[in-house]
Amino acid sequence: MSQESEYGAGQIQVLEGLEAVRKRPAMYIGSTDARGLHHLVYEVVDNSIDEALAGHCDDITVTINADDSVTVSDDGRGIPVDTHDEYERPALEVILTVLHAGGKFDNKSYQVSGGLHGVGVSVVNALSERLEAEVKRDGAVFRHAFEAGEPVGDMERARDMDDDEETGTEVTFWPDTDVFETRDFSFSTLSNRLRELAFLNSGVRITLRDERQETEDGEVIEETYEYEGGIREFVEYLNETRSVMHDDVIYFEDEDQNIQVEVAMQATEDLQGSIHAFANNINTREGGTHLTGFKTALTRVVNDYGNENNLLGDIDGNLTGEDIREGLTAVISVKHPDPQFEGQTKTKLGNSEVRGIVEGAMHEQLGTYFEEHPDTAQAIVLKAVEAAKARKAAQKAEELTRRKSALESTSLPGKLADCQTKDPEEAELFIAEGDSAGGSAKQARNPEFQAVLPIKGKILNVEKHRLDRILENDEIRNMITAIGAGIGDEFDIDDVRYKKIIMATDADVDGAHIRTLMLTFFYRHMRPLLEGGYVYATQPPLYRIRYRGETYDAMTDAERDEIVEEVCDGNPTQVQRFKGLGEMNPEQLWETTMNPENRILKQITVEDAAAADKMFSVLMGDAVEPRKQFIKDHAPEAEWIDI
Ligand code: 0RA
Repeated sequence: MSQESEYGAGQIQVLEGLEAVRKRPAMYIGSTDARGLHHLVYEVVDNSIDEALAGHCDDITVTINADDSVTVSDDGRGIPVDTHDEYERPALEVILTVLHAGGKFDNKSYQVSGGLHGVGVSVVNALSERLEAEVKRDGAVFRHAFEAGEPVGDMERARDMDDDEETGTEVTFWPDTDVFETRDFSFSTLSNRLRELAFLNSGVRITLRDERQETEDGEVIEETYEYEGGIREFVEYLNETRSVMHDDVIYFEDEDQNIQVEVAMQATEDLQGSIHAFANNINTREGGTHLTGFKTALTRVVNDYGNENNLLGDIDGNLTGEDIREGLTAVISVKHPDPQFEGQTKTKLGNSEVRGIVEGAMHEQLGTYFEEHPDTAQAIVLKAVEAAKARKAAQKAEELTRRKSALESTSLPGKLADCQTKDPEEAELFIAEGDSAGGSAKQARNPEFQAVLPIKGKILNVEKHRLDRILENDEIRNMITAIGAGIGDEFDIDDVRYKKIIMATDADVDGAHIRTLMLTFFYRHMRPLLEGGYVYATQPPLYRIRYRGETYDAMTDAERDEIVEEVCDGNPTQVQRFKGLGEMNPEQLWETTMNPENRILKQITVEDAAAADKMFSVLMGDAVEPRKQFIKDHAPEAEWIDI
């Protein structure tokens, strides 16, 4: 490469761009923790999905390699390799080194990727210690490698292709350990997202391989997702363990102003609704205009049908949207040429024209569906009538429970040992399992900022009861009043009294069960708490080892062995096993579990709402077989508790 091209104006612009990305990675991919790490994969896959949506690719493979790199390959047209006019470099190099260059190479009517962080594959390149691209097109195989985003030499034409060889792109990247806190890709995280992408883009086949470890029979772990039925199959998947009220999934699609709309829905006997809205394949968790249009039309069509057929006699007035959505599973997917993402996490669709398009399509097509399927329509209306009756009973109970302002501290539960600070930013609430752990925690805590609420072992399984019953439960009411922010639709995250809500449960199966019960409650009735990252679990050590006046805590058997081996030189030592929090004396509890200096807390987040939803309905619902299977599949890695 000549000096001239190496330091040309284009090249300097490239280096400045890469430097900006490496300096502030979070601005481009959200964070540098595990979430950001997985984002790198999605960024590359999005490009392949675009290629698929343009009709040029139907096979995408994601491989987690043994050395923790990831390879994404597709059978699309291949990233162009011809010389780019402005940069006078191969297009492949430009796409991989210039911010936001990707989209400018094609006159695709629009790209579907590029929603949430949608920053382009050059950002992945900048944040990888190495990236290798291989492109098959124009009769040859081309290769180019990069380090920290900068080209290593020039693009090379590696060999000519056989005539029958397919075109495609293969990108392998090694995330930069100077940038990321971890390079530990999670199979289940990737599989949830790739499965979701396969549902949202029917016909695309996505394979996920994990070459880091083999199964017992010496095989590589591999899953393939391909759904001809698209979001119809997504709804069936979500309802796998629910009792459905009608066999067919109701499905519509429409296209208007170049905006594609798809809706799939099916009513179930569940108490929880499960509605997931996507825009350009992004899970719009904060909702937006597509969801509003859906809800408005649904409420209107169901009430119209109920009124016309005299089905609403038992309630006075109309059904609310919430009544109607009880137990409804739905997926709404729109693809928009220019999506506007708003909201705190940029997951709220803002385009105002979408509302009317979704509402109009739903109104017309659901109306017709109801006329043609009166049994289904009637079942949906009668279920909503039941929900309306329960809602009215719950309203009465709820008014007694809700804590209106932080001043009414007299209404705090008697069992709560509150902290002195009233600043939620500093305040922590330990929800401790059992009276003995609760008692120890009350003695152990730092009362300035740590509150303790003991709860009786197994709290109510909220997955199986409506709000009126849930609110009759003392443990649940205590949690609601202590947290102080209401419940359900009335929940207001700004009113929480503690920004750390810490589940203090034992490190055994019972503890895991109680944690899951609490999480189910938070997930169903205080979801913003989880979304805001306010929920934590303690991770108390299993062993305490004393040697020559020092104490060492071990979280696992392996850690205990390591300490005995390395610190104590294999000498006989005093090893204490903690069976439960209740068995620690207050001093030990403080040292191991409560003292912010030493303790290990695990933050619980809802990465993937659809996966969490399914997990809770499987774990906490009625069907026994799927639950056993689910626990069998997930318990070994203890991943199921991680939502
Ligand atoms: C720009 C233009 C064209 C294809 C692509 C980008 C492309 C990018 C990626 C990234 C991963 N896989 C990909 N496949 C294709 C089209 C160029 C043409 O007209 O052939």
